[in-house]
Amino acid sequence: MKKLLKSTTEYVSTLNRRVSPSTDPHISRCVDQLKKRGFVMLDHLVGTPEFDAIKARVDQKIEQDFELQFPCLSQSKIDVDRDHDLIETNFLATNEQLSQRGLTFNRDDVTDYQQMVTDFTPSTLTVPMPSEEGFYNLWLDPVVTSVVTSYMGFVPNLTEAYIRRNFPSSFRVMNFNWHRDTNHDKYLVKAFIFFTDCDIDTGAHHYIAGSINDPRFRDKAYFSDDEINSAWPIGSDDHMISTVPAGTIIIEDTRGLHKAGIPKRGYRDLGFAIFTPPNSFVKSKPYFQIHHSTYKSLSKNQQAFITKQNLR
Ligand SMILES: O=C(O)CCC(=O)C(=O)O
Repeated sequence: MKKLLKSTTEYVSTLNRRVSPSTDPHISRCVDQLKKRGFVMLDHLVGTPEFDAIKARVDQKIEQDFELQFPCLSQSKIDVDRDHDLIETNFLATNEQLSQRGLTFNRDDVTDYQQMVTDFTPSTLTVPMPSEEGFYNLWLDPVVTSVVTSYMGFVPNLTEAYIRRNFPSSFRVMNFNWHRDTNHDKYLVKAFIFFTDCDIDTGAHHYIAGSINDPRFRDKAYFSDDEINSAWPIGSDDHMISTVPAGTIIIEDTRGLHKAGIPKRGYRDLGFAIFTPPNSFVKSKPYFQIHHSTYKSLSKNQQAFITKQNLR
């Protein structure tokens, strides 16, 4: 009954926000590609000053202001014998559970960026979405919002927004493994915003084109490279590996099989914008918060993607 109620409310709110397919030929082409292959790549921001300005802000937040989500997993604290259970389950645990094991570090443990990276060897640092107009203008870029809206058929909510910096990692932490996202069974789109040039050595994103409705690989949360490569070998048409310059955005239906590549050197910075239907999540705490003043500076079109719950 509860499920029925939820899907009815969701259906009604979706209906209220219904949109017709875009008549812009570029947007239509992108939507067609997204429908056919499960992803589309956009390059209109590559090399633009607006994008470079936001990239500089991302660096500052990570390397100087430490505006990061703490506690954060420290690879140097992992003991392969004691923590074999976590290693086997790809660290599928809450931050509290990892902290109780003594596997995390906090803001107080950090004196400078190099010390943090050397002492704690994090595999991932996460920056929560900054409440700044420039970030929202990128996350709710007009091409991205038009493609996402046209693909879904209604104006969705921006449900999650953040940036991750990934480093070389000896352990496979959650989405370094192949998986399907399960946040919503019918409507789920992510925009991945590449802040660094990316190739197979620097943490490419991997996606299996056309896998959304493929009945295989549904019986567990994560799959190994061997399992996926046996069905879609590297180099085959549907095994997509993103070799892209900074400024690229990949819009993807992540109900399809995908994984984060582990950088072999350096790091890669990736922004995440997650779009789901209105009312699909009834959460007591929103995943990001936006100041009223920032919200007011956005266009009406952009404001439509943000719920009241996210305002502070
Ligand atoms: O970081 C990536 O390339 C992929 C992230 C991912 O797997 C996810 O968001 O579900």
